[in-house]
Amino acid sequence: MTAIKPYGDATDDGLIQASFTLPIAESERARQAALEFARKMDLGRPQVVHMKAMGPDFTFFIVYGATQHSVDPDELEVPEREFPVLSYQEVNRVLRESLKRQLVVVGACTGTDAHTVGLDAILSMKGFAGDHGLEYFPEMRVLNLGSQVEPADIVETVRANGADAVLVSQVVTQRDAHLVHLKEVRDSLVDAGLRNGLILVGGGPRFSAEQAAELGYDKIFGRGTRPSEVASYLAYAATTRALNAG
Ligand code: B12
Repeated sequence: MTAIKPYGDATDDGLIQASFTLPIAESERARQAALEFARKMDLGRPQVVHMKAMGPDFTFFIVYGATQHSVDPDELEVPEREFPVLSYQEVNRVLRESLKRQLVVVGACTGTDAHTVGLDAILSMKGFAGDHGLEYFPEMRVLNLGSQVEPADIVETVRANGADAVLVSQVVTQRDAHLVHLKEVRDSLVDAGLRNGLILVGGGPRFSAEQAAELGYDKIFGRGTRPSEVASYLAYAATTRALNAG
């Protein structure tokens, strides 16, 4: 394949749309500032197609413009998923055969974060996007601690229940608070001597899979994750752990 460019009105015209907020009151000067900003981003023929006041001192913009850049998809290194996505029956079978008991999963939304919908999408019986959540799997016991959970409470629950896996959710962020909160949970588990052998998973819309190593997590899931992916990963990780333990 050769290099490709965004398609707007005609092939290869490079037209894209960018949205951003500037700290300036809505006005003609604000519109000109948005256009100048787009030019500095190398967008050709920029147009402000939407401008809206966000309170008295901020303005939100949507700008169209033509980029000169292109991309060749064949030249990219695309990471492959290290585990297969299994059916509901296969996940249960794999867990039953490798563990011979239920997999104990602790889930929590930590820090100041009160966004529980994402965590519930993965954990709750009703699930998400047509998939059942982890509570639906008979081979798993799920302890959903809810929102704004302190790392010390996660540690205590892991210890008291002999948990196999911890699932940490972070949705809201400012100044990378989502990264800080995930690291706090990892550090607390390390300090308590519980990290070894534990499957530590983080998730939320601001994360990407590549961040797992820097955060000290086994796996990170991002926006749009389906419960079946998480269930399959847990089955894969639990089997690998059981094999390593001999
Ligand atoms: C619903 C909502 C709320 C509800 C939350 C209710 C609840 N019980 O969860 C309420 C009204 C309480 C709320 C409050 C606030 N919110 Co709010 N909220 C949202 C909203 C509209 C939807 C979030 C959602 O439910 N998504 C649906 C779920 C299914 O998607 P998800 O969270 O991404 O989860 C998926 C994946 O990320 C992943 N995942 C998530 N967690 C985990 C964990 C694991 C282990 C795994 C494997 C996967 C995983 O799997 C899920 C399924 O695919 C978003 C905007 C948006 N459209 O996303 C704003 C948004 C997240 N909120 C935002 C803000 C700013 C706030 C407030 C600070 C507002 C305020 N000034 O008070 C407060 C903060 C409160 C607090 N202390 O946390 C901002 C965050 C911006 C930022 N910088 O991070 C957003 C993006 C809106 C915006 N554009 O400004 N909010």
